[in-house]
Amino acid sequence: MNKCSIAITGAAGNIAYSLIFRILSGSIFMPDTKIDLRLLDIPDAKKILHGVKLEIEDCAFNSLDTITVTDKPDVAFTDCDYILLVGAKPRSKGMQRSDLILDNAHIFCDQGKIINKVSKKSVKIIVVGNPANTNALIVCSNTPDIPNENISSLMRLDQNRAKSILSSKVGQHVSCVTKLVVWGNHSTTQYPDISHAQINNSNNFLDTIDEHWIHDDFIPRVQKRGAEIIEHRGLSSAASAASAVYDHFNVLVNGSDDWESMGILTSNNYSITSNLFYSLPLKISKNSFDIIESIEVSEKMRTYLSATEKELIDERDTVKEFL
Ligand code: NAX
Repeated sequence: MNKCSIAITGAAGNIAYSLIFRILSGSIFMPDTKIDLRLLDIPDAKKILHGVKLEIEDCAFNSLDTITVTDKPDVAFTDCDYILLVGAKPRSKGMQRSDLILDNAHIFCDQGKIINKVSKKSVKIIVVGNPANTNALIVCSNTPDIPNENISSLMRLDQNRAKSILSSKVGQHVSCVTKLVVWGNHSTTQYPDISHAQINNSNNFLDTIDEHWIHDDFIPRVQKRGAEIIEHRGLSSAASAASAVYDHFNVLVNGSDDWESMGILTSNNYSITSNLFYSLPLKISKNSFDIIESIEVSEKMRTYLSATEKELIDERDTVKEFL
C-alpha cells in the first residue's frame, strides 16, 4: 500500500466542500494509494469541519486511510506530500482590495513558515486562496527549504473557462480545444491567449473568428467570468473552482499532453519581471514542468502581458514586508 498525505486549508469552506470529495473519489493516484487527509480551518469553523468529517466518513471511500481535522497548521502540515492552500479571508463589505491582500498575506506568511519547518522538503503546494498568485509568492518567500518549482498557483479555472467559451463559439466539444493558455494574474487583468489554440489539432478556426470577438467579447468574458457567476448564483464559483483544483492537482501528479497554465515563479521569461507568480504556458510531465518558450509575442499581446504584470508588481509592493 502506498500512502500519501494531503492537507487542505479552508476545509470548512465552499470550495473544499466539493474538492475533498472529488479528490477522494477521483483517480489522481493509483488505486492502491491510501490518503492520509488533514483538514485545517480556523477555530470558529470547528463545528462545521466536524460535520464535513462525518460526511466524508459516510462516503466510505476506499481511498481514505486516515482523516485529521484541526485548527493547528503544524498538525495539518507535518510530513505532508501535498498541501492545497484554499483557506483565506473573504472580502467583506466596504473592504479595499489592498486591505484584503494584507489580511491574507499574514495567513500565507505564517503558514509558509510552518510548512517550511514541518512538511517534507519535497512537498508540492497549490495556492488557491486569493490573491492566489501573490499569496503563492508569499509562501515561496517563506519556504526557503522547499524548491520554488514545488509551488504553483491556480489558473486552471481560468483556462477551463476560456476553453469552454471558445468551444461554444466554434461549436466543437471542449475536449477538441488544446493549447489555449492563460497568462498573468488570476484577476480581471489575466490574458486568455487564443493565438496558438487549436481545435482538433488545427488552428484553421482562427480564420473564421474576427478580432473584435476575441478582444471585445472572449477576453473580457473570461476575465470577468467570476463576477458573472456571482451575479447569477449570488455566491462565488465553488464547484467549478474545486474541479479546476482537481485538474491542476491531477496534472501535477500525472502530467498532461496539452499546454497548461499555472502561476509559477518568473525568472525573466518572456521579458516579464522576475520574482512574480505569473501564469505562463507550460508542458507538464510527471513531477516536473517546462516553460514553453517559443511563443511569439505580438505588440498587442505585449500590452496584455504588461498590464497583468503591472498588477502583480503592485500587489507585490503591497505585501513587501512579508517577502
Ligand atoms: P469560503 O469563504 O467559503 O471558505 C474559506 C475558508 O477558509 C473558510 O472556512 C475560512 O474559515 C477558512 N480560513 C480562513 N482563514 C483561514 C486560516 N488562516 N487557516 C485555515 N482556514 C482559514 O471561500 P471559498 O469559496 O472556499 O474560496 C476560498 C478561496 O479561494 C478564496 O480566497 C477565493 O477567493 C479563492 N478562489 C480562488 C480561485 C482561483 O482560481 N485561484 C477561484 C475560486 C476562488 O474564488
